[in-house]
Amino acid sequence: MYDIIGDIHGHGSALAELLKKMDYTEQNGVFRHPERKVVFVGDFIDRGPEHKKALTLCRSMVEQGSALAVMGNHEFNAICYATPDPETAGAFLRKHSEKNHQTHQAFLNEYPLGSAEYKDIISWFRTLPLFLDLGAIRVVHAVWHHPSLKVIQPWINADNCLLTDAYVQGSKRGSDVYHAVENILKGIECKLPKGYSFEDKNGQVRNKVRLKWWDEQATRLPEAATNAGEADLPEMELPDHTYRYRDSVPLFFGHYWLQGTPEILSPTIAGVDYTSLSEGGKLVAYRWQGEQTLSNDHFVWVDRVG
Ligand SMILES: [Mn+2]
Repeated sequence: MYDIIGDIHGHGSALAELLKKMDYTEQNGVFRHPERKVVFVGDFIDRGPEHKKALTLCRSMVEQGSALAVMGNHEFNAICYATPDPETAGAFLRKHSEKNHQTHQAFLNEYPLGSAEYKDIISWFRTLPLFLDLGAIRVVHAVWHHPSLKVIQPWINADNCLLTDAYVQGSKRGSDVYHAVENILKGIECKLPKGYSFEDKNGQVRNKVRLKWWDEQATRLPEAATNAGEADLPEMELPDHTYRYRDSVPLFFGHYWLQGTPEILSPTIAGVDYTSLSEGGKLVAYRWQGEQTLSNDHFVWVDRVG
């Protein structure tokens, strides 16, 4: 059975606290449970104060068989930040711009760029699969997007890890691989009509909104948007082809900064990434007991301070 844990973002102490709350105990430096395994939904890094603690803990669990994990968009970005662009001398797949550096700063403080430990952890990120199909449940960072999973097939290995070339292609804006990685790791979006834009929480002007693809009741843009805050969005219907997950296999994902008390999003869909409007939020887990119909009673959480 699995305990699916949401985005950690460098909050090592909160993670240890959550594991203890679920009766995992540390044995020879590795957290274990006699009957259960953790599944991490990705986004181990950026923002938080304890990257080394968080990553050492997660990696040891994965390597010793007490946890599984998928890749988040922050790990994908970190790999691209670390990887020279084979087509442009001196450049990297992800630009070393002021903005990108800032987003990555908390991680780089603990894993200095180019150091041995930096290279080592980046090489571990490359071993994270893009998605996990465990038969009775599925886990992905943002969206189990069937069309994108099909596109990405030739770009992953037998363990669902992206091949080296996929990072090159996936960094080329507009390529099929780029869009597939965006959909799977960052979520699906809807383009606003001409003339509409809004500022996101980081002050960036955007002309696309992220969609609550899990909410079949939200068929018009203002209620279907997840990242537009109080922005004045046009009262338009979502396109008919807007992606929905309708498989019977329960799906778990992170990424979306859900609000309030953790609850399932549908009988077969649960998000485990929660925050409050104040910084920090909660570190959430869903304790799956083998059920095909998910239950609100299976969430546990701790405060993610700092
Ligand atoms: Mn994310």
